[in-house]
Amino acid sequence: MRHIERVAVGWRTRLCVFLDIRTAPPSGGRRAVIGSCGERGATAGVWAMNDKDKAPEFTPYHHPAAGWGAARSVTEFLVREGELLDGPRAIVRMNHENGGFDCPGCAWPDDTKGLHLDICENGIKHVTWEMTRKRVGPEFFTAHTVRELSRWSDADLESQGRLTEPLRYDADSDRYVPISWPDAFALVGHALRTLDHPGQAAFYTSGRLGNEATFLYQLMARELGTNNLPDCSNMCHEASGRALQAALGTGKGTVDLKDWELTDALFILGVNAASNAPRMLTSLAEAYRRGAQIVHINPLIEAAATRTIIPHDFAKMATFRATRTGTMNLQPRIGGDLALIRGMAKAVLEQARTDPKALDTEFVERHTSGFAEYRALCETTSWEELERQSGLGQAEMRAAAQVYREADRSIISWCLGVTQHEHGVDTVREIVNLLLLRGNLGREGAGPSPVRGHSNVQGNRTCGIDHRPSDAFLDRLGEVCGITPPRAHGLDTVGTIEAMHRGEVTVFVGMGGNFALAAPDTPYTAAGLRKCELTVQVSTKLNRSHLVHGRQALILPCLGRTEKDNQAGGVQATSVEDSMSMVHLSVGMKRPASPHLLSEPAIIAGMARAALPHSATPWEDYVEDYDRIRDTMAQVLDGFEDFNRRVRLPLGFRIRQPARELVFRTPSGRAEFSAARLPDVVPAEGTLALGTMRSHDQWNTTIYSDNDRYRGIKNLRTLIFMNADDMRERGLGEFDEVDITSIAKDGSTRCLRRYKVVPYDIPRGCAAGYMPEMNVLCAIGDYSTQSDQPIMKHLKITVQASTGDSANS
Ligand SMILES: Nc1nc2c(c(=O)[nH]1)N[C@H]1C(S)=C(S)[C@@H](COP(=O)(O)OP(=O)(O)OC[C@H]3O[C@@H](n4cnc5c(=O)[nH]c(N)nc54)[C@H](O)[C@@H]3O)O[C@H]1N2
Ligand SMILES: Nc1nc2c(c(=O)[nH]1)N[C@H]1C(S)=C(S)[C@@H](COP(=O)(O)OP(=O)(O)OC[C@H]3O[C@@H](n4cnc5c(=O)[nH]c(N)nc54)[C@H](O)[C@@H]3O)O[C@H]1N2
Ligand SMILES: [Mo]
Repeated sequence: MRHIERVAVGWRTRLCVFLDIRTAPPSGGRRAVIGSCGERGATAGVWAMNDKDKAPEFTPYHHPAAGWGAARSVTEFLVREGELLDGPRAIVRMNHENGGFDCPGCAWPDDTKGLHLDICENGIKHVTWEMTRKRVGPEFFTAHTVRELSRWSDADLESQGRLTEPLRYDADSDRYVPISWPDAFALVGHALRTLDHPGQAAFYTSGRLGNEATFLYQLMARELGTNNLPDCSNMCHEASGRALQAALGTGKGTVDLKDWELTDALFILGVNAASNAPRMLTSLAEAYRRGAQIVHINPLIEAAATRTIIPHDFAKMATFRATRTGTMNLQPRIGGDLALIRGMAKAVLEQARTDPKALDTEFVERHTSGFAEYRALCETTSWEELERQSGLGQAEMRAAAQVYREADRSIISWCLGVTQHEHGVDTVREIVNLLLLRGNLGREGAGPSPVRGHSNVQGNRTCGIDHRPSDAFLDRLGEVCGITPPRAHGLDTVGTIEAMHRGEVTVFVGMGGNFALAAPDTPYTAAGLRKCELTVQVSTKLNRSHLVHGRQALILPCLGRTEKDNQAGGVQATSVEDSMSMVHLSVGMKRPASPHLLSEPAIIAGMARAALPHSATPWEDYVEDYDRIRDTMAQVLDGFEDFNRRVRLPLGFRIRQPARELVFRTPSGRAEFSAARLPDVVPAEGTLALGTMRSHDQWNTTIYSDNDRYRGIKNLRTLIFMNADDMRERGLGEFDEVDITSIAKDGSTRCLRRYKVVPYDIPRGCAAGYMPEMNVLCAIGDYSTQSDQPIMKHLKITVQASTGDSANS
């Protein structure tokens, strides 16, 4: 079996190369577009890019997701990055059950059936991006001042290649200059040792960091004495974690891929799977083939809601035959999901009056609490109100409810379209309410299934990155590691930025990621970073966060996940946890991009030793052999018993999920229904609700090109998708230039000028555009009071024809 697949890989790779002969490599010539912020008038803002020589195009996409379009896109990318030879070789080692490295892309789980080519277009791009042959060495930094680089587009910064050695900002020359690793650690150590109190430091994590490094990182912060551990999850699935914790006593989903294979109905809310979790397409196609119902709930009909040709289905690839990936599409208004789910629950409860089987009464009575109140709430909420708030008709809500009722087993899955809202927590809890009604929990093929983002963002939380740690976790950490962890809650992402402005956080360490661009209110975040005494970025590539820095600044380059991590104890592996709680090892195989790179555990240990010279923690021993870190983790973390052995099993191991076994660590010991008030999400007259999202060709703040294939867009990122009637009302035509003004909770306004408007199949009153450029529009105070998460999917905006002001060009 394996042999045949390998042959197929070879065939496919060759075909890709062949295809590329006819596709010219993308041309350069990009233009930075600097967004301005109306109120503050700051010129610091976004640095989007458009190919200046190419006219924007919009042609609705009618092809299946993945398939040959993906193959062609991959080939173009491999050529651009100069990785035609090594790229494909590495790709066959990705997500491999026997060794190999975990795809550094999304957190979708690996195939459990030993599929040897469990990869996707965007995973390939992401790996190739890391493995590029391009380098950005000291000569580059000698040639360019930071002021000059600040005018470059983000794509141009990242495309310089991999960082090769540690660098320190030199204010006199306004340049980054080389620094030795010992001196870099000494600088960090000195800054941390001389703080008035440890809470003046904040330690950010982007969800790429492996479990072992994660554990050391949080240990360092807590041994120093702070829980200031902001992470990308604060902008991502914080709402899911809080809601699931409150409802089920576990902050994670309860299902795994096997459940996806057994379920009768899938409800997919607020995720653009074809771009952001493309391996989900395989599961959707398989579900469709065996007759499962697949309901997509999204203001936009995304590519995963229609058809796909999955890349490892060679017969289908050869014959261009697509499989459907959806059976029903519902397009609620932005923020309308809570009303829609409640409408479904209302219909189920109505049906239960005549059909007792509509409800799982036994489950509800034995395992839940709060049902009567929830039922009363559903009954008293009128269909008119549900229609108004969801933006859907009663018939549509009833149709979805019927699919749910007729399915023996249902899974509800969601991503940012549900979480990045004021009422994200309430909405996730409403999802759980609906599941509980029919006992869709604790049995095969049923349950909640959040789609996590970064490849190890879930593992980061499991291994201690949490600004609100539980006492039980801190007790064990203290006991096992011999430290006295601080008890006061720390700062999250928004809290950290606000504290920088107050002068309360003066040292910022970014363990991966691109904080300056990923966080909301770009100019405000930039000003906060600039107020810091020291900013440290541990990175693989040059990005905006290196240029928006503190009085002192360091860039510390690290090994990527694809690279061999050689320590005194031999080649090391690190572990990661996917969206479905599977923990497995990842082993890099490539020669490091530079001999001067250190692994993330080594960098953390270096900083920790310098900051805590008398620490009893065996930092150096840990780095020699990561098995030692795992041995300690096994004692501290729930579900990590016998970690070193179990993580070496072919597919790793699954962390026990109490809620899956109907053990609920909630105050009542039962699964809790919630009874949230229905929020008013209908945009006020003249305003629109704006959701910011990713294009197909980007990874968060990394932009691969200006195209968004599945949405039919070419050569344009500074765009806003609008309903054609909303455009007509404003006298706007396709590609007309508009100014977008956001109105923050505190009434302040922010503006992006000269964006191009694109008519799109999106409900009236809704609009969409791309992050991170649009982060300028999200005020720092625009975070949810339920999750503290920036409400990046629901900004209140007005749009009018551009005044022609060229502030942002
Ligand atoms: N290739 C690639 N893969 C990625 C990433 C990437 O940037 N590139 N990022 C990774 C990360 S960190 C994350 S968190 C995930 C993000 O994965 P997604 O959640 O897919 O991310 P977004 O692009 O923000 O898209 C959100 C989706 O929500 C929909 N939406 C917006 N508002 C609403 C709403 O009110 N209700 C509903 N039901 N839907 C709504 C949008 O139409 C869009 O389809 O992807 C991960 N995977
Ligand atoms: N408006 C708006 N804003 C958003 C979102 C949105 O939907 N809308 N989504 C939010 C979400 S869900 C997220 S997760 C955040 C993303 O926020 P981040 O995780 O902070 O951002 P990324 O763009 O993923 O980070 C990319 C950088 O990570 C570094 N890097 C890559 N690989 C490695 C590695 O192996 N190790 C280390 N140390 N560094 C590495 C590279 O230098 C690269 O430039 O953005 C958030 N911001
Ligand atoms: Mo994310």
